[in-house]
Amino acid sequence: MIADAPQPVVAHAATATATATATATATTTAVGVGEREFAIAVYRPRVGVGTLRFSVRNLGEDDHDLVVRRAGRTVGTLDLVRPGATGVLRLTLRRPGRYQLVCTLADHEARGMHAILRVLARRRAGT
Ligand SMILES: [Cu+2]
Repeated sequence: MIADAPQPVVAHAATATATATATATATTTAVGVGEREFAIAVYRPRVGVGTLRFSVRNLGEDDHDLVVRRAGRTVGTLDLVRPGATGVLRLTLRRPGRYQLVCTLADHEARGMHAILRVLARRRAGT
């Protein structure tokens, strides 16, 4: 019985961690993005899994949009952002990995409007 004693303690610790993780997920990480002809800059290219708030500033002279993809699948879309304007996209990304940010207007992606966002497994609280 004594040998089993640590087990419930470990289980309890895991529960506590899960609770802390859930709290961390509730926080939102700001990700600044700048778009122009023809490039996308991600000012925070590495983030932890959780809720992200993309603040997408159109620094160019043409309209742009922003689509977030993972392994070729669209996981988030921000409609047209006018020149000089800022669009906001909230997205909860639970799977770590490489996400692609692209502009899908005309041939903008082919001309260079694509960037990579790395989502890491670790959670970030308060960033
Ligand atoms: Cu564009």
